[in-house]
Parts: sequence; C-alpha cells; structure tokens
Amino acid sequence: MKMINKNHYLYLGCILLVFLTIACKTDKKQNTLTETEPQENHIIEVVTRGMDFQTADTLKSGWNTFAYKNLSDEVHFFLMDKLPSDSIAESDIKEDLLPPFDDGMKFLMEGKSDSAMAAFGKIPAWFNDVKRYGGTGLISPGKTAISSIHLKPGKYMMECYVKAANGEWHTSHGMWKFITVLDETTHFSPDEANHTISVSSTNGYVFEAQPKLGINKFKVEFIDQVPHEHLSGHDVNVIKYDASANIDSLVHWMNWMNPTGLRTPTPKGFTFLGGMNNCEAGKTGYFEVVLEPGNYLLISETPKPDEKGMLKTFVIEGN
Ligand SMILES: [Cu+2]
Repeated sequence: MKMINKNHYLYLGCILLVFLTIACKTDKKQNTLTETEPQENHIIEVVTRGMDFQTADTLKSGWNTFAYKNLSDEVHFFLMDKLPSDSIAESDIKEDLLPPFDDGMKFLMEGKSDSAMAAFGKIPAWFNDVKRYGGTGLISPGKTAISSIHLKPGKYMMECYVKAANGEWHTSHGMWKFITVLDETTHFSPDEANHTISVSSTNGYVFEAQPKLGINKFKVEFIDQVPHEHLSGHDVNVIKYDASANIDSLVHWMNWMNPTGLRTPTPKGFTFLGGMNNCEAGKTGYFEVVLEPGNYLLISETPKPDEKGMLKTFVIEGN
C-alpha cells in the first residue's frame, strides 16, 4: 500500500516467514566496529509459500541481512514499516488501516478516482508517521532476494502490497506481520559493496559502475525520499529481461495506481531478482544478486521511472 498523505507513503502487502540462523565467527580483520565483539554472520530467513511471511517475531537492532525466499507462484517483496507506537495492534491494522486501501483500490479499478481519494483519506493519521526501513525489491517465484538493512529498536510491520490477480492487495490477503526489534544489537556490518547507487528525486539513479558476471553487491544511498504521484517513495529493483519483454509495459506495471499495475500477472519476459525497498532520506541499504549473461535493468516502483532517471539498463556478457 502506499501512503496517502503529503509526506508519506504507504505500503501494505505481502507476507510470510521464518527463522533465523546466527553463526558467529571471529573477526580477523580488526574491524574497528568489532574490536571486542565477534562478527556475526547474521542471516534472517524469510519464506513466502502462499500469502504470508514465515520469519522471526523478534530481531536484534542494527544491521541485519535477510534472505527472502519466494516459494509461492506470485511476485512479492517485503518492506519494513517502523510504526510510530508500540501500542498499534492487530485490530488497528485490520479494522482501520487495510479497509481504506481496499476501498480505494476498488474505486480505482472502477475508474472512480474521486471516491478512491476519499477512501484513502480515511487512512488513520498514525500511518503518516510510519518510517520506511527498507526491505527487498520485487522477487519472482522460486527466487531468493538478499538484502541488508539497518533497524532501530521498535515495532515494525513487515508487508507486501503487490496485488493479487483480482486486484486485491496482498496485504489484505495476509501478507503483513508485526516484528519487534530489540534494543540489543547485532555485531555485524555489511561487506564492502562492488557498486554504489545513489538515488534521489532530482537526479534519479546515479550509477556509473558496470556490473559483472557472478555475485554483485550493491550499496544503495537514499539521498532524499519524497512521495511520488502514487503517494509512495522510490526504491531499486533489479530485473532480468529477455527478447519477449516490453519495457514500456514494465514501466506501466510499476505504478500501483494503475488498475493492472503491481498486480499479478507481471508483464511477460521479466524476472525479478530483488533490490532495496524504500528507505528514509539519508539512509543506506545493501542488496546482492548473482548475474548470469543477459539483459538487466534497475527500476523504481514509482510512476514514470523512465522520466525520472530511475530506469537504467545494462548487459552482462558471457564468458
Ligand atoms: Cu506479495
């Protein structure tokens, strides 16, 4: 879901999940951040098999790396929304937050924009104070997205607001989950990235590097964050495409306000490989992806990403 007010975006959506494996190893690199603490290889597994997020209920604060495995037959993502109050309960989500989004989308599908905006206007005021802490980009069925994000202590809602074939939000089908982030922190920091992408509403993606065959680690710097026409912010998705793909159809699909946008089925010829979901201005996230020979693009889940510099293509050559 997306945000509805001036300075907010809103996302609701998908879910499911999982658990967590913590392995510790001694840091041999004399990292100043971990002089006395062991470095953790801290991977949080998140799994979606249907319309859910199977994952831990609590996490440590600080840097966490997520492996989001999509074992369902639809594309999803997850986004971490930090709630403005720990007292926000399941009833607040189900009875107050989701219905305005459901009603608004239904009106948009019926071509009734005014009614849609009136419905979105009923989104509870606290939603304007939600902060985005990143997550994965869109990920195709059978694929795993790897992203690292930095979490502060508090109560979060993990969500996916892709839409089902009938146009209903995944969020309303169960793809959301409360997660508590503890004061206790991880002792982990992401590996050095191979490439840095700076993202802003003014310059789009600033990305000069040439990705290579194999594993590529990307650092995403959010220079700013603003609500776009769809009342949500910008992010980064990495997508492989083949000869049957029509990039214009993808650009159209990336706007959830279009009745067929962000909705199953995805445009043909594209394979979604993750990325970095919305973060607040000044924040940083990381993602990694294994690139095989082929054509790829980086694109934001916003209206008109091509006109905003938030669509970049690149080619990975074979050996
Ligand atoms: Cu979903």
